[in-house]
Amino acid sequence: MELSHEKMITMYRQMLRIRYFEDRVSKLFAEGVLPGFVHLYLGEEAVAVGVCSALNDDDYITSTHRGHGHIIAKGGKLDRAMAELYGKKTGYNKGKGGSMHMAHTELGILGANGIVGGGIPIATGAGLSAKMRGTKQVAVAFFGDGGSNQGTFHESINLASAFDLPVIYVCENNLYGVGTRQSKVRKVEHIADRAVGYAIPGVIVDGNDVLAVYRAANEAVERARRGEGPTLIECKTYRWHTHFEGEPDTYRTKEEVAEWKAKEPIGRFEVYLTTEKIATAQELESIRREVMDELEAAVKFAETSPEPELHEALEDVYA
Ligand SMILES: Cc1ncc(C[n+]2csc(CCOP(=O)(O)OP(=O)(O)O)c2C)c(N)n1
Repeated sequence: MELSHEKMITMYRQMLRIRYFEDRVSKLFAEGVLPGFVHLYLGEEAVAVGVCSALNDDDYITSTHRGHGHIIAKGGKLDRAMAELYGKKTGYNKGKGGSMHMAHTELGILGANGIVGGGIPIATGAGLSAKMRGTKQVAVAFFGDGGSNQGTFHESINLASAFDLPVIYVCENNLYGVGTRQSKVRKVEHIADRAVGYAIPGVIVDGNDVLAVYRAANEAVERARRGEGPTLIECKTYRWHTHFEGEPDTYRTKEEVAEWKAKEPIGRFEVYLTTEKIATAQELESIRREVMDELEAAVKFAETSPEPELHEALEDVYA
């Protein structure tokens, strides 16, 4: 794996963009500014960034109800994503998609999805399409540990394996589906072990280590582009906040949350970047400031953007 310094700095910036965006969204939601539900990606930044750093612009991703991080990591702009959360006309989907349905086909983002496991067959279809067109594009499906118990997971992987489709299945195992601990709804310890049943590689990765995620994703992408078919990658990680913003944290212990926060992905990467002399502490600080400025501009953009007109409500509706 050859990763340039520049690429690692970009990965760091991308993780910070997600972190600051989500922190602010949490505050805005608490203030009652944002409509609808929001499910935050805080703590899982290394997964989206590690995987998307191994992709080309024209590759595809599908996302989950916890999708802001995937969208930003795939090249989404903070201002347009924030405007979408505000329900404004300048958002990625003219304010009609909101947090759980953000899509932008020009960036290969085939949509966040409020249906658990709903993005998995869509990515599989995108992989089939790429194979039929002979483009060498790959498709990534992000989903949770809960999503891996859905029929869509098993049907999709079975077909992708049978047809050698260029799809990478990325499970973000954060231990819980809403408030249900994974061990209550699954006997097999590692989701990656399910790959055996479909004769594809199943890889377990520390989901809080952005470089480890990148390495695993890069290998899966290369395999997919060579026409050798799909890979299942299980990233062990943790969501810092409750399932959705505003939900009481009643199902996990403070100790467990603290233990995972100590494995914080961004701080860990900062230590690596400075000890390996890829960047100085001052350089990282200036990146932090730039991201803060970008975020402030994004919030201002969203606040001052127009609402969609009433007569536009039924435009872009296809079903
Ligand atoms: C088909 C379906 N069943 C149930 C729900 C309700 N629901 C929303 S999120 C969620 C849990 C998802 O857990 P997981 O897939 O592990 O993702 P995470 O929230 O942990 O990122 C459930 C059950 C839904 N949206 N869709």
